[in-house]
Amino acid sequence: MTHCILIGAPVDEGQRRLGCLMGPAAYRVAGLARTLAELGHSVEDRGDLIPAPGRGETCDNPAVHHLPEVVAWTEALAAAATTAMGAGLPIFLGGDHSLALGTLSGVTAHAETLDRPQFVLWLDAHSDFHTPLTTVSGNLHGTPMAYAAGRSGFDALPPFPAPIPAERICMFGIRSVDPAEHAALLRYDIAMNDMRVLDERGIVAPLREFLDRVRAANGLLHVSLDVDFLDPSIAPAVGTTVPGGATFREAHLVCELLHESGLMTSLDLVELNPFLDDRGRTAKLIVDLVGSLMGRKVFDRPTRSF
Ligand code: 4U7
Ligand code: MN
Ligand code: MN
Ligand code: MN
Repeated sequence: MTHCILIGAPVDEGQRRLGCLMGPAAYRVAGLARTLAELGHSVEDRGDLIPAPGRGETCDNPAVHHLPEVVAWTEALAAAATTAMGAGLPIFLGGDHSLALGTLSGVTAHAETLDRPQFVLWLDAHSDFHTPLTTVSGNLHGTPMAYAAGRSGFDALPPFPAPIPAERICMFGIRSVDPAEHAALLRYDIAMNDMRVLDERGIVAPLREFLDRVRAANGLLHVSLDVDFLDPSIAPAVGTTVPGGATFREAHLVCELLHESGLMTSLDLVELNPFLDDRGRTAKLIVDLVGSLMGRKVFDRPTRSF
């Protein structure tokens, strides 16, 4: 039994297509709390965060938009994440992926106080390894992983508490990397399980390798699930679709393995845009995946017999 803490983060400023701010409501309508309760967990819904007003921060890249709002969200989310980590398993209901600037800061600050290493599993079509100075679109939802890895160029944001070393980061499902991200990633030894790798090796071996490392280090594990990790044919409600994503079973298998590992300590659900959804289908799929993450099994074997 886990104490699940739902934290709504209706962030829409990290990209240009309005609608992600409806995400937290869509997850609630799709039955997230009920799903968790049916699996035997206790659920505390802390409602939606409200950030402070922006303070006018700027940066040298004119493409960047809504920087002050994103800074304010980062501060609010980092504080909420650190507090929630002491009380249970925070599940952040996005909101676009810029919210991970805050959630990664907050959980990493908490890990520092425990003197335990923070690990990150990044389930996404994109590497989100831009800095505010390299992004071409100016959309800050493409930057959180670079912030957490300690790249420079984030002067408008609070310094990241303890930059996460590359060996503690695992990317999964990647199939869209911009040239500037690619050049930067070559300097980091991040486990890059792009779709090419997953096609060849499958889900199980690369994920187990990473989870074994988390376990061996007694680490905390933050999982960041971008809806576009999934193939757009099953998850249409996202602004940045990229073909060739994870299938229904691949995604469930990731979640089932994560549950079996018992290692996940915090979770982001990001980039759902309910305005683009087909009768709540994507929201329901994500809730269903959270069910697998939190212990729902196809067949509940008394002992592991496969
Ligand atoms: B998401 C992109 F150009 N790299 O910078 C950019 F391809 O949180 C996409 O993963 C970023 O959805 C996608 O705008 C951010 C683009
Ligand atoms: Mn993303
Ligand atoms: Mn993405
Ligand atoms: Mn996106």
